[in-house]
Amino acid sequence: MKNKFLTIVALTAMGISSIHGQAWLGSTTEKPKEKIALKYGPISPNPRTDADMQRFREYGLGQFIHWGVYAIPGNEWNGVSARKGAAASEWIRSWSGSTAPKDWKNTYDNLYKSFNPKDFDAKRWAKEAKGMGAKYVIFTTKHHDGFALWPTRYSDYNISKTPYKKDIVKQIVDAYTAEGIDVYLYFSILEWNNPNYLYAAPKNDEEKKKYQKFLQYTRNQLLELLKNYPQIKGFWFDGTWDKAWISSYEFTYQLEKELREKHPGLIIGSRFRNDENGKRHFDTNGDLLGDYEQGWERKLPSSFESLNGNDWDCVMTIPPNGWGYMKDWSGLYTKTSDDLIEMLMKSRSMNGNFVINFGPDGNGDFHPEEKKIMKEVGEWMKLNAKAVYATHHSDLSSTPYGYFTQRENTVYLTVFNRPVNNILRIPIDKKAKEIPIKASLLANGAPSVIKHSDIGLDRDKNTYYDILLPKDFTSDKAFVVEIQLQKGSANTQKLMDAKM
Ligand code: FHN
Repeated sequence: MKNKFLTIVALTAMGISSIHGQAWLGSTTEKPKEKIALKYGPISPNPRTDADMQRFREYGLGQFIHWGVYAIPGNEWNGVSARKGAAASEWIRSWSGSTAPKDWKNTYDNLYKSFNPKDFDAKRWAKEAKGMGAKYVIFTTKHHDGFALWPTRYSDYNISKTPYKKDIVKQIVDAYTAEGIDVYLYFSILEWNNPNYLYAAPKNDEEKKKYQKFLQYTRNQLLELLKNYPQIKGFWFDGTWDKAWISSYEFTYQLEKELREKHPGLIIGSRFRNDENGKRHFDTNGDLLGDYEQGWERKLPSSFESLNGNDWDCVMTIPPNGWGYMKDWSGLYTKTSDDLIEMLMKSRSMNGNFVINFGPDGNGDFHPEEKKIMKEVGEWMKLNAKAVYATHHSDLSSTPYGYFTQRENTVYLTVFNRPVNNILRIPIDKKAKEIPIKASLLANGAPSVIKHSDIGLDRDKNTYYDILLPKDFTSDKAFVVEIQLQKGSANTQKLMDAKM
């Protein structure tokens, strides 16, 4: 390990900064024994203790919306599915192989001329998101195809050049903000059809000049978004994995500084930029780049401890993959509201936010399955939001029944696996300074009996308290038991010691 870091110091000292990619520099969260001096490491303190960041931590549930011209084909064209030819529905521009329509890229690049979402109603979307219980929305201003859903001055490939003409980003920001839902703008650095975009690091003066134009264009658009939509709370960056962007770490460092100065409190995730050694999400010292870890996409952390106390959010598709509109969901396992609520509460139990993705169609309507999910999650949240919003990880030992969240001395146990004996046996460390004294069902306030259960497991580090679920209580959804903790010491009477 020492040699590896000495090599970095040597190469950096020699100004050889074209070290790229994760593999070369080890895993993302390895912490070297001594911190390496970095010029382009984290900018904001970690953890941030300001009100904006605390508000981020308390969201719990978010809505992701991927919308753009890729919604027009909806992952198919003239009845032919793109499933076998494009990696994801919002990547349909890259459709290739035997199923791809002739001259497809040209067809795709002209779709904007027919973009006219007659059913789009940002206020309705915002109300539906509110009904689902979302506290923030991440909205695609521009995906990898470069089509801007706001009338940007820096590219003609934007909403004002479509039959629809109007500023969609403004309508979303205004409508969601009016509903009390914070807005984060998704922004793709990657732009497939921008003539100045480079994948590989610029090799010569001509490429450097060209890429500088692209970097300035990116900066211009980001400053334009901050100026046009000052209500936003943050950016959700994407498409930052190509070597040209990774090699521009001086520029991206300065750009992040500038965005933060222009918009105090702005929240930026770990996917925006890398340090001078090409380390992304976590710098060479294993410290988080950005305000929250942004790598949990269609994936959840294995444990709370593995997060090292960093803030994070997980973004999740309802179909297996595919963030943009897909007309046909047949033959796919699409996540149920039970699946998504389980992921939500698993995320919350580990101090994360959980964001469900929706991909509206070319008319501005959600897929019927998406509407069903919004409704079912919303119904569950109406009964159980207290276990989700402004809660945090509980130090209680985990149980097989579900997930703990906590707020002050109230613990919420969201039960997914109801025990056959209707006894929720809660392990409490014998050294604990607080013990459970009261329990009730969150949904209806019905009290549950809670009692210390001396079951003879007195030789391990925990003692146990039993919460007796009312036998007549039935639920076809996950349910929450609210548990009050109170200062006190656990009952730790010992039986005759075992002799072995
Ligand atoms: O390539 C994108 C993909 O299209 C989608 O936007 C997801 C969700 O953020 N991000 C990238 C894939 O990881």
